[in-house]
Amino acid sequence: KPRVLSGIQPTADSFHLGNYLGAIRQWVTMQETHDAFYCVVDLHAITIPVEAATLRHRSRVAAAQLFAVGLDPERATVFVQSHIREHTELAWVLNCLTGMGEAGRMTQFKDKSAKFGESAASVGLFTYPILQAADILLYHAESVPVGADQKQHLELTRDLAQRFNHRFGDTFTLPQPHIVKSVEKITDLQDPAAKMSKSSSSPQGIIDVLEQPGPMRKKIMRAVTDTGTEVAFDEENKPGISNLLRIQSALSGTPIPDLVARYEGQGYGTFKKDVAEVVADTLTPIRERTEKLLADEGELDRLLAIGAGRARAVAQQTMAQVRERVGFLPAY
Ligand code: AQP
Repeated sequence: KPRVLSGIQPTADSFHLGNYLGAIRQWVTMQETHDAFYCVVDLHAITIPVEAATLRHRSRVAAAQLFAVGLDPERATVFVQSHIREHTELAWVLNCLTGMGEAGRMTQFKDKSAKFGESAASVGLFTYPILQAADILLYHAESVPVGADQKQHLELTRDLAQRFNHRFGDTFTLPQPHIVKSVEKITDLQDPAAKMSKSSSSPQGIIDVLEQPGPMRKKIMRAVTDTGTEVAFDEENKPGISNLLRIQSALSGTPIPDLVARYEGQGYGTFKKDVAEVVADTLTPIRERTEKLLADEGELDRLLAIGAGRARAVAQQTMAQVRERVGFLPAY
């Protein structure tokens, strides 16, 4: 089976609907067709300051959510990034192959660091994409299911793999991003031009997977739309309605043109109510399963230890080869 790898940052108390539709839902389907490796990327999460207790809590919630959406610990290798030391070790080697200018072109760093001023941003935030490249290359992943915001980082990963292979001999597989166009960018409910984001969306703009149905419905009913009345897919003139159509279509499996036909002459209210309904129906069981999993931390940690064991076996093998190719002396 081809190998797939992807990760999610434990940077909030829940994933949001954009993470779910853009990435994690694909993780679940791909565990059937691929040799799947999925990680909670806690090393990435510390690129922005966070309290230790908060990080610990969020990492457990993230792991619980991954199992709650349907990842099966028997089939998929689900693990925590910091449990596998080889991620940071390979990242160092790749850091030394990356040009400053090349790293400086990454738009996510520009966006994220703009919030607190570039000089206040950590070096870790700057080298974030290089650690991400290490995550992927360590496991020889062929496919990486992500949202559109990760395209540029995947390009860098491919460039680094190619550079390493060219300089030291064929070692790494060149990964392909797996992006589902219709859900590649779920937007903020209050700002339909911006992506829904854990760290930059306002509470009214984001739907958490662990959200209670009441507040969630209210947010969808209050989602920014336009002054028109017609439910139509038009990203330019109706970005808010188009985003809701994308969400409803992805969750219900009904093609967008069928939805548009269904709401002809009905106005936004009925449409939004139905969107809220399908979102609640999808998220409620995930929330309930997550709560159950979180109630037994010992069991959750046991599942993560199984994942770490499998991940470590692959990562250690790759790093042994990298050490030898780069020219590090064997340690006896
Ligand atoms: N709005 C989105 N639409 C579709 N996909 C999305 N993803 C994120 N936002 C959307 C995808 O979710 C996966 C995990 O994301 P991440 O944890 O690595 O962080 P991110 O991409 O930086 O997303 P956020 O929500 O904006 O988190 P913070 O605020 O922590 O940076 C990725 O595959 C991503 O593409």
